[in-house]
Amino acid sequence: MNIQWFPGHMTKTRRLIEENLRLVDICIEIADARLIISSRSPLLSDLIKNKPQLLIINKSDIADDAVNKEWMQWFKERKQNALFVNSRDGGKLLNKVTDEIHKILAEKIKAKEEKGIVSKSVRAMVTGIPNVGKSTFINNISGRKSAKTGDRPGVTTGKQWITVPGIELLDTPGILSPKFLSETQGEHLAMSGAVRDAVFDTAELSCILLEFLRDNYSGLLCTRFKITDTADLKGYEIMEKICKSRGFIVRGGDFDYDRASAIILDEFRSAKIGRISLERPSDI
Ligand SMILES: Nc1nc2c(ncn2[C@@H]2O[C@H](COP(=O)(O)OP(=O)(O)OP(=O)(O)O)[C@@H](O)[C@H]2O)c(=O)[nH]1
Ligand SMILES: [Mg+2]
Repeated sequence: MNIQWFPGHMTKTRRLIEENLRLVDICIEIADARLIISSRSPLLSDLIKNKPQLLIINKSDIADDAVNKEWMQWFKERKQNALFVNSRDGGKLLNKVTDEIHKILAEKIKAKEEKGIVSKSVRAMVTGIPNVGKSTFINNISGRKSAKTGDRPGVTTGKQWITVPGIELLDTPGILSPKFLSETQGEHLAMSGAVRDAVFDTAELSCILLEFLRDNYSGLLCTRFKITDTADLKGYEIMEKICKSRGFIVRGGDFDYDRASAIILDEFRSAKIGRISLERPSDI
């Protein structure tokens, strides 16, 4: 599947991140719990590599809980800090996040204080792929709807500082790598909603997703779409079953593949099918 997804404005975002790096003490990288491998952009890792970092694994509420636990163990074994969160949860993340930041920056803050420099707040840049929840995370921390959010990629288009007592957060537009590491990773990014639907074939992508669900979450797939016996079916055959079950038939009796594709992707993204993870540690 050929996905052309590095729009011109990402060059602008890349510059924005580079230019603002010197203003911040720490980078908060937001990744998606359902695709922890693919949602960590190599371009971004490269840009922020010399800064202290906090990794936030967002949308953990809609990822498979068993897979979340596998990942937590994976990070623990590598002594890497990763905070699993649900940014849409009413309970505020502010304390958790400031505690982590102070742990990471403890030595730097101490060294500054010894020189007599006491700063009132820490500055953090929030980065990640499009639609991963950067702005939602910032709103959760600040307790206000300061940053614009939306269920599509490219909602944030410029930088915005949001100040909370003790922490200044810089919201940035989403960024992807110009090249993706594998076709599967590209597909996972597209499934998650990090890439505009207009740049790939939604029917093809939905069929790939259906085959993944057939192999890994057949119970959830069958229950959601009220279908049975998917084990030996190809993606498009499962889609036809869904068309029948949901009544997606166009005039003349043909299946409405376009409508089914859009709905399958939408119901995956909004977790209506259930809590699903596309990637687990054994995929590395
Ligand atoms: N279930 C769930 N949904 C989330 C979470 N965080 C964000 N969302 C949803 O994900 C979508 C994208 O959120 P945004 O905060 O706009 O994402 P963004 O990273 O700022 O996106 P861009 O600015 O377009 O790059 C919205 O529909 C949010 O409600 C989360 O932790 N769990
Ligand atoms: Mg945003």
